[in-house]
Amino acid sequence: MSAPVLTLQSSPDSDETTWHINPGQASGLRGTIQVPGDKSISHRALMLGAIAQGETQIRGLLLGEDPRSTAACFRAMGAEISELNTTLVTVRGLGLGKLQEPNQVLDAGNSGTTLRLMMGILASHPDRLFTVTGDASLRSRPMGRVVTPLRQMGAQIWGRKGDTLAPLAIRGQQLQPTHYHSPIASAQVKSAVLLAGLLAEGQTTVTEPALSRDHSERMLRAFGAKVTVDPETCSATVTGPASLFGQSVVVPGDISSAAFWLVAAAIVPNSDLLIENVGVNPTRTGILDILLEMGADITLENAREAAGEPVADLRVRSSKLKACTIEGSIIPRLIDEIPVLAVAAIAAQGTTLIRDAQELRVKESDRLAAIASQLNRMGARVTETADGLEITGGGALQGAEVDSFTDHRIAMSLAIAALYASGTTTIHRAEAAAISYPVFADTLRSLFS
Ligand code: SPQ
Repeated sequence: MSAPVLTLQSSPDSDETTWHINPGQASGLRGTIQVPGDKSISHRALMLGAIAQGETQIRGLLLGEDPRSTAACFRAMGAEISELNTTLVTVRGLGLGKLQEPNQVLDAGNSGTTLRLMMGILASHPDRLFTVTGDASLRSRPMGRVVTPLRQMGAQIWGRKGDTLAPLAIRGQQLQPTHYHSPIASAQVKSAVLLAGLLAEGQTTVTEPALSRDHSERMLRAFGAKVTVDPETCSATVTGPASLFGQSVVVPGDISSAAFWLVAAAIVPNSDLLIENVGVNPTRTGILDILLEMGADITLENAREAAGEPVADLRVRSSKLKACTIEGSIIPRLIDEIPVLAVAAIAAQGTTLIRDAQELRVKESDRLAAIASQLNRMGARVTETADGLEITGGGALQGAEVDSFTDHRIAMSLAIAALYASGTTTIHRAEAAAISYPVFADTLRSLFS
């Protein structure tokens, strides 16, 4: 029997896990897989369920650490959320404006989505005080981007570093509607303002420089809110006061998780992989557009709609890739896939340029610095720029000792680079993958067994 491609090593004195990956003589990635539920949609289903009247049923929820943080926060404010599983989660909502003041700090863990969207909801609860925080990574991520528009609506918020860093305290208010022109394309900023606008009397609009993911707009509408969008001006409007009613939500597979296998199967010779039931919302499919432009062999099969979100099966076969330039309005449509796209660029002929991606510096890690430094340890030629990366492709990679920087997307992107490298790659702090993809290592092993 050939040696396993991936072995795990857990540290006896910490929560750390190390992955050792050696593709050895393994042939390509072949078979049919499914990826866990979409993280963005899972958060929103739990949150809207908690603030809607009646029962929400969620099928296909992501069982990652981030949705667990969301569930814990809303349970602490009185929402009844059943035990989390992928089959059926029920949420008994309290109704808009009815969350209880918690007698504990609300801890969003590693999850920017939990913290920022929740702030929008909490700001509209008059006479209640909420304290919110997160782990070391989240406490260093910018919250001023949400504080500014919420204050414009009348919210009272205090925090560290001029009220821009968690822990933050929020005293809820009767909010006023606003038209907020966001300087950044961010679904979290947009969603926080729209959620705050649910109880403000009149129209609350967010305009952004480029269109970010629209899961909140879709789901708010499905729950009964009046939401309009103008794609021309990248604007979304909610009319308050709204009423939300519990719904049945079917969470599709996460395209951000599928992205790892799309890149792996594209660059590892002799691959032919079918990834079933992947969400293909057009605000998320920049990864498909770019991989196709690079020459990847990807086809969409069985396209359909599930609970207001487009879904398809994705077939990917290995092919020769060529370099490309990734910049401008496509960036928000693939923002979380840039680390793994950097791995695809290593296998591509020519120099790939990634620009306008400075937002990556304020994610769970500085993702530009993290991916460039770790891929270079494996022999890649990646240069960091202020807002992106320059990647000279066509070279080989050698296994090396690398680190996730406790960032789930860096851990898994390095695992895909390891499949393309010769020798063994050791990835430290790989447990971070559980934030969005707890069964990533199992799927990797299953593809080579
Ligand atoms: O939730 P969090 O920690 O911010 O997660 C990330 C990720 O890689 O999983 C970003 F680090 O995804 C964000 C994404 O980058 C999830 C998200 C959403 O669900 O609304 C929107 C994007 O962030 P932003 O800042 O562009 O709005």
